[in-house]
Amino acid sequence: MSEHRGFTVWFTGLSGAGKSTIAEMLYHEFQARGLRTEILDGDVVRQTLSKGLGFSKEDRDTNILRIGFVANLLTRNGVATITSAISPYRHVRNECRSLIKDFVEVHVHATVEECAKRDVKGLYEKAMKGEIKGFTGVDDPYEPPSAPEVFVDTMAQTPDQSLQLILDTLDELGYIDHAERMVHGHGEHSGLTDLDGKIGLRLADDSR
Ligand code: ADX
Repeated sequence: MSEHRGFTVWFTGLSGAGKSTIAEMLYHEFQARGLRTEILDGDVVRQTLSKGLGFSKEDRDTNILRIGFVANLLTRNGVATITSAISPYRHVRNECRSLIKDFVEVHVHATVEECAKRDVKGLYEKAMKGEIKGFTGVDDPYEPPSAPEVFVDTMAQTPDQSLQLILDTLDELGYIDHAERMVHGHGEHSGLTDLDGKIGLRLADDSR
């Protein structure tokens, strides 16, 4: 049977660290490999599955456990599942790990100072002025994973480089096979094949 084993790539990191960007790239990469894939993005989940929840520890835990619950259903049905919520608390992430088992934790790191400088949504400025209370990294905790399967540093790496690290780890863990990389030469991220000689199929993007 060529049915793929499901797994969850669990992103964690501060708001603005780059979780959603890399998650989206990973999603397209999985699609290009012909995997069934879904993203549970923090911002989307908070408008749907977790609508009405706030940012107290209790509400965050509820949010993360819901994401973990759905991720588990998908994973056990062979889906390459991606989650990208801050998920600031180690014990809840570990609860999801125990439930899902095929769980690949990716810590997307950027310092609070860097995220505040990027301030894509303008929320850090508000948090620093005290207009938003309990903002992760400002006046609410973020507990970094102690042993994530992958650590990416978005201050030092390009998104393509971070993506490549994740793919290498998934390959090492046996969840994907670099040799299966399908030819999609004009994909946005075809440049990633330059970074690692392990991908044998150099794509014909000179056809552009
Ligand atoms: S989590 O803590 O429950 O994992 P989640 O990823 O769903 O958080 O939502 C985080 C997003 O909500 C942030 O990217 C930001 O846009 C928004 N947000 C609003 N208030 C807060 C807050 N107090 N702390 C963190 N993020 C917040």
